[in-house]
Amino acid sequence: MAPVLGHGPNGDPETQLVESRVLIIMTGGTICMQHSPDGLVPVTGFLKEAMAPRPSFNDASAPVQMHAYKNGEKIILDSLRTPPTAYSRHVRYGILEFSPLLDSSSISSIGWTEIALTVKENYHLFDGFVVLHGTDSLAYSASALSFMMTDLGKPVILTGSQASIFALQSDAVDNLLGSLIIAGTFVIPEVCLFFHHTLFRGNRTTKVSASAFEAFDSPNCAPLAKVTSLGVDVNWTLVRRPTRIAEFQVTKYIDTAHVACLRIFPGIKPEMLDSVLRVPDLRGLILETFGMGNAPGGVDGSLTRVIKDAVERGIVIVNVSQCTNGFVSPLYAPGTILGRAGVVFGHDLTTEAALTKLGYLLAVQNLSYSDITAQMAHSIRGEMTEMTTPSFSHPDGTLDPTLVKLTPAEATFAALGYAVQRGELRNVCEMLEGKESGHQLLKQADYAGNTALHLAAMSASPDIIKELLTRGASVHTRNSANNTPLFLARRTANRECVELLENAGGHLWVDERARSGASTPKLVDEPPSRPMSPGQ
Ligand code: ASN
Repeated sequence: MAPVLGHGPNGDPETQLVESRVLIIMTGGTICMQHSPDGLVPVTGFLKEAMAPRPSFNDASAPVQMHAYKNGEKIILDSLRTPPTAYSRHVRYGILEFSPLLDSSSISSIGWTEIALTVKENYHLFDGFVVLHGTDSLAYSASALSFMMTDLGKPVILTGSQASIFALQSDAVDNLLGSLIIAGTFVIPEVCLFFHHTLFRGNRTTKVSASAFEAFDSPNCAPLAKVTSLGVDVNWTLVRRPTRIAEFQVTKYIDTAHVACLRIFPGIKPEMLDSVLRVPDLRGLILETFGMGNAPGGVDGSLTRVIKDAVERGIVIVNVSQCTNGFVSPLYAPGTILGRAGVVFGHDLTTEAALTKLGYLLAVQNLSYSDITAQMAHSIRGEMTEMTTPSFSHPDGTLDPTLVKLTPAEATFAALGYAVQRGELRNVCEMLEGKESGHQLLKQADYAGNTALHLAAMSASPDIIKELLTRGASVHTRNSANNTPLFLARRTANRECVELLENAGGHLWVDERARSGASTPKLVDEPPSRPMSPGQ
């Protein structure tokens, strides 16, 4: 597409900068609250009242309306755009406000479903999503959404603030602006939580302060990105990508209504645990244990017996640590005894992730008790640390960097490009083998912005496309001419390649459709496209 030509505040034509599109989903929370006789309450009209008057959210360009979907209905949203970011683009955004707006202490599986479905029905219209949400249950919501969203290919960033955006001193502007810029710039296809200049994997987070601006931590997983004065520093080796050839899906209504959470304490009575485990229709319990996963066995093993009985009745019991750092394991005898009684070791899951993961698995159709316990002990969305496997880096390839004046990274990518073009699947696999260098190569691009997936699409190599997709290559990355791999694959008329890319969630943007003469699908209001550079 032609990049959007905007007008500056004085009506002067601006340099042509591309726009990315982000949908803000406002659920409530302190960020939009104002004082009332009942204390702080959320108020509507966030775009007009809080964002429009602030130059960092509004470059004063001519107003533009955009389409979105709400509960299956097509609606029109007012939009604003940021001034140019450090990544030479504007972020255009509109807001969908939930009704009623919530203090996040009242969110539940219904609210999570509403958020997830809103992302789903607007998925093809935006580059990324920012969910504004109260901080009290933010870590629970980020965890829940991460499980509910399968094969997510675009960023979903949850944020909020400790003080209202209307307060003189607040963290709201930094948190929201940082989230908008990241969601509009980087293909980080995860449910994330952004707070205090830091982007976390959502299902690793926990709220650690009721008042400090540094309110969240991710004790067992390094941040996915940090915002500094130099820009956004993304830790790409940590970023997870979909590795299945499948469309983005949402699981609705996870079952947290039949899951309980209990913190073990010295002197806890077996009867107390037993009565929780006998709550009618209870299906799961998150047991917060001491240290590395220990609980008192009770006099004559009575507490262990209560647990064993509950497991025999089909209740899934998951062991997580009360400690913020570290993990549970059968190192000590009490932990081993719990394991023998049928308790699942949740390794380094947070309570928030354990509870919502179990709720999710209980909502998935046709999972047996052993399917659920098996999945609780393994990472499905990066929520727990997996045993690390050794990785190695591939040598720099066959090209002599001094001869062709390429950097080592460019030389390696060039070698990959040739292997792709020649359809050399084995060579491609070998080059992508090292975990770190493999990820790097998947998002690297040539001088024309083509990633390995673009090259494979042009070379009509379905085997290589499949390999790249299952290693996490993004179908949404566009080259310098704004073309997706799908657009290029359609040009080669290779049906298998087109189908693979479509099955992996690839879609044409409006201008690509016009150029390719493709028929218009159901969702017709995609924005004009713009490059989403793979290195970002
Ligand atoms: N009570 C508020 C909420 O969670 C707290 C906040 O957003 N800072 O909605």
